[in-house]
Amino acid sequence: MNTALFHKAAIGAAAGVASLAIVSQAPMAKAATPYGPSPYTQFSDSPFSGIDFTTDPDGYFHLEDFEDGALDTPGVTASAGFVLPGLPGNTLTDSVDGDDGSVDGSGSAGTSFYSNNNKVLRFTFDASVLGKLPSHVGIVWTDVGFVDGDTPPTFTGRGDVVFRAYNAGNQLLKNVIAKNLGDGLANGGIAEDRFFGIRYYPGIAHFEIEMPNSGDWEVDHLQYGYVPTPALLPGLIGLGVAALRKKQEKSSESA
Ligand SMILES: [Ca+2]
Ligand SMILES: [Ca+2]
Ligand SMILES: [Ca+2]
Ligand SMILES: [Ca+2]
Repeated sequence: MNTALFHKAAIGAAAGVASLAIVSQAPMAKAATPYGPSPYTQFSDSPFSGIDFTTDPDGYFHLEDFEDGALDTPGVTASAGFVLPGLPGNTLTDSVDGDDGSVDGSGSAGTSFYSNNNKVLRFTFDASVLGKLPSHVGIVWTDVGFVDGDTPPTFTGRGDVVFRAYNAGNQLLKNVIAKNLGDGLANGGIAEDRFFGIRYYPGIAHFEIEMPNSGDWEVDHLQYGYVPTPALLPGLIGLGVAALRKKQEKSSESA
């Protein structure tokens, strides 16, 4: 048995009080739009679920829910971690709720991706496989067990979560921080689960999700896609032209 699996599996159920996440966002790149942290029980909760990624020949969208036991959607690699199967083998897996076929308040029967004693997981995109770097990326944080300073089997089950995305020039685009995320439990509870993401049309080369105080946490629903910047609506262009004409008329009047 893997040490990390044992670490997670050694956690007993403990009482906990749900805590609210306090959010701060530090804007870095003006053209980048952050999403979350927002509650998430199934893909329809994703801010990307209503977007048509097929409007452009280069468009694509991939959702990795880990239910097939592998991180194998195209053009992405993880710096560390491994897929954590759920019930019946591991009672402490914390998947997105709907992955077990039922939005019923538990993700224990689904499959997640485990941090494996790493505080930072970095997901890197390969433009040579994807064609274009993704314009939209996101991931769902689902659980934390031990944090620094805990003495097993006692665990805290709460901690800060940081999401950072970078462009192809390795410039930080956005930094989203959720303070004290977690329900104090290490099982499959879903009320704490939060989506983190970003939209940046020029392309996201990699992103990191970090728990500065823990190496014992899980994520799920890695998702990424490409669509080009939406063109201006014809109506808006029309309004712009009309305003310009008016301005020109005015200046010719005063001339
Ligand atoms: Ca469920
Ligand atoms: Ca899953
Ligand atoms: Ca959870
Ligand atoms: Ca939890």
